[in-house]
Amino acid sequence: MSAAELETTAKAMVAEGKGILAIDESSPTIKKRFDTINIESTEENRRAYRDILITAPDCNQYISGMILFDETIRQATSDGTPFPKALIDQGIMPGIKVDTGAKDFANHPNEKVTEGLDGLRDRLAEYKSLGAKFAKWRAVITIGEGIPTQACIDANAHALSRYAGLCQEAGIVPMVEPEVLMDADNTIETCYDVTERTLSTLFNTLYQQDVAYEHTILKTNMVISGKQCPTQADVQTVADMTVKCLLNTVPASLPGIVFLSGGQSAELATAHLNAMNKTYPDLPWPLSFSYGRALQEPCLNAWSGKTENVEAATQALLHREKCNSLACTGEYSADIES
Ligand code: 5MM
Repeated sequence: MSAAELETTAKAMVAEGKGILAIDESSPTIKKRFDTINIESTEENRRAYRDILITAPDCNQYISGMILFDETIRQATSDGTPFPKALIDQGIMPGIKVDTGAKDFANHPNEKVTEGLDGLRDRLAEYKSLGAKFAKWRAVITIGEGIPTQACIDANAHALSRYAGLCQEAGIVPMVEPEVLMDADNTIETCYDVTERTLSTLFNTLYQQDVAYEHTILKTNMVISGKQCPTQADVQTVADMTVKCLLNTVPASLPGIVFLSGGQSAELATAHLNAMNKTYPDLPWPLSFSYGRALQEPCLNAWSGKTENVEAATQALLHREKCNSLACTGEYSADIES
C-alpha cells in the first residue's frame, strides 16, 4: 500500500459525520459485559451479538470503521458472510485490535504496560490479508497516589510507537490509544495534567521513531473529572479543557482524533463531543468518536441475548450512532433522545 492509500484510509476513518464503532472487547471484557445481562460468553453468543453490531442496516451513514477482536475477524454473519466482507460490502472499513493486553509494569505497583510486539509484523500481514485497513493498540495510564510515573508513560509511548511503525510498514493505519483512566477521585485539572504529559510524550516518541503523523489516528480520553471526584466538571468545561489539551500536544498534520468513552454514560459522551465541535468548529483536525460502551450499552441491554429482541437492539444502536454522528458537526441536541 502506498503513502497515498494510507492517507486515504486515515481520512476516510474521520470523514465528516462518521466515527468508529469499537467492538474489540477481549474475552475477559466481553464476559464482563455479558455478565451484566446474564448471558454466557460462548463463541456463538459473541458471534450473534457482534452480528447485530456489524449488520445494522444503513449504519454506514454514521460509521466509517469497526475495530474487531482476533476472534471476530474470523467469524461470519448468520448467512455465512465473513464479518470483514460484510463490513466492506457496506463501505465500512474493518479494523483490528493488535495489542495483547495491559500487564503489570515491573517495579511499578498499580501501573500497566501494554504488550503485543512479539510477532506483530507477521500478525499484521495476516490481518491485512483478512481485510484490516487500520489497527488499534491501547495503553492504560492510571491516576493515583504518586502515579502515573514518567517511566510508565515512557514505556507505553515506546510500545505504541513501535506498533505504529510496524502498522505503517504493513500499509495499515495505526490508531494509537493512550487511555488515561477516569475511575479515580481526581479532579479535572489532574486529568488535564496527566493527559497533557501523556500526549506530549507520545507524540515526541512517535517523532523519534519516524512514525508519520499524517498517517496516524489518535484515540484518546476526554479531559474529565474522575468518576469518584465529588465535584464533576460540566459539559462545557470538559469540552474547553479537552480542546486546550489537544491544541497543546497534537500535531496539526494528524488526520483526525477520535475519543473513547471510558465509562461515561452514552448521552454524556455524545454531549461532550457535540460541545467540542459546536464551540470549536475550526480545529486543525476533525474530532469524532470511537466509543465502545457509549455506543453499545443501550443495544446490549435491549438485546439481552434474545432473538426476539434483535430489532429493538438494532434500533438502539442506530440511535446512538446517529446522535454521535450529529455530534461530530455540533448538530446534536438532547431533544432527539426522547
Ligand atoms: C471495546 O473495548 C476495547 C477493548 O478493551 P479490552 O482490551 O480491555 O477488552 C477498548 O480498547 C475500547 O476500544 C476503548 O477502551 C474504548 O471503549 P470505551 O468503552 O471506553 O468507549
